[in-house]
Amino acid sequence: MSKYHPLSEAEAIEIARSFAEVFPTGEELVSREIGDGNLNLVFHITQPATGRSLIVKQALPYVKIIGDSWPLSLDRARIEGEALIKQGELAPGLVPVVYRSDADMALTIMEDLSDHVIMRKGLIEGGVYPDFAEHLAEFLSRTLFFTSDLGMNQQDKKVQLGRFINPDLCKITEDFVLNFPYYDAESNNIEPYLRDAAEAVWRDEELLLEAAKLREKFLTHAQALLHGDLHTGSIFVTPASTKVIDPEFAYYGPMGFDIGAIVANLLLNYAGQEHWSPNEADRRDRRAYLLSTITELWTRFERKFRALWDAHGVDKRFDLPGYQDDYMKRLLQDTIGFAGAKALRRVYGLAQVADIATIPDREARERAQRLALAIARNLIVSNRSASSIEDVVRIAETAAGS
Ligand code: SR1
Ligand code: MG
Repeated sequence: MSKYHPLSEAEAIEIARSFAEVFPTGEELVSREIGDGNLNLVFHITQPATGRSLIVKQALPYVKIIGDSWPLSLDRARIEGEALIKQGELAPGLVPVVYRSDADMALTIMEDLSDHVIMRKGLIEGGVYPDFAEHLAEFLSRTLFFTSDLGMNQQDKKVQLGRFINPDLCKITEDFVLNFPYYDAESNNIEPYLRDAAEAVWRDEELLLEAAKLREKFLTHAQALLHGDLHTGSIFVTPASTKVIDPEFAYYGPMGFDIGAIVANLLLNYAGQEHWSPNEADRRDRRAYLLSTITELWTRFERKFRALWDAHGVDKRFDLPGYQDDYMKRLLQDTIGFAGAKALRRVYGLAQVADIATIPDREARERAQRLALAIARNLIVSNRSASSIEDVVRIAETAAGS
């Protein structure tokens, strides 16, 4: 019989106490459940006498923000633990240290990163992260290249793909990102004043066609091991450090989905700037910072990915002149398309983002939502004709009227 049950705070403390490498002395431990995401319990265990701490994360067998009517496999905790270990090998220092993962109890016990801030919160508060683009380009280029048919043994890749079959979590994305926003689905969370904009999406045949093509790619294109949910709530930052967390959606999918996710979330913050930067000059600077972060991220990613390919490519058939250029162009186009899809679902879908949803003034929030929608639409409809990351900058600036 399964020993799984959701932990109490007292049980989380007992588990943490067994980690002598973190808590070598016997002073009191304190637990606080800090899970503010949509799916899991997260216990922050501290030892006030020594200042030592760790995180005990436990998957729940259902979608927390919906309830037990939407069951969810606990196997995602195994997938998260294995993905974190793989990402830690490929991109050292850019993910938290995993102390232990326990598939039976759906636990991942890991390094506490409370000296960092969740990037979404940091961006809302006006934080600047000068090393972020470099760090994330390093993370993405190495994790995507070395888990793909370009950079690893192609038979081993098929075996790995089997370990990361993640149907329940993929279904969340297939539904909440790539299906529900495109019709009047029950779970959409449409503010009445925004209904006309949602209805315009549902009638927009050009948009629906491109969104369907992106959905097909997500369903079928097993290109590399993705993080699978790489929004700014899945990244801890300081000005000098970046740590990617929460890869429970990891699966073999299209690389552009990961890169597009982070681009989308920087653009959602961009869309909220009328509120977060009320002074016009500050807003211009802030938006320029966000767009230059997107440009830097792609430019650095592309440079690193091509260098890895030149040095470690495993498939001679792909050495043909022009092949790499064509591959990178398609990857940029996927990035742009998925960025649009990831942004659109956050405007009136079930799970929204604080960058926009917490804007208290209704009219300012509506302007941010309409701006995010305009950007998202244009990214989606233009993805297959895009040729440069500058296309994203132009779309954002044009929509914002700057
Ligand atoms: C039910 S939607 C929950 C969302 O939260 C996660 O972070 C993913 O983005 C997912 O789509
Ligand atoms: Mg998450």
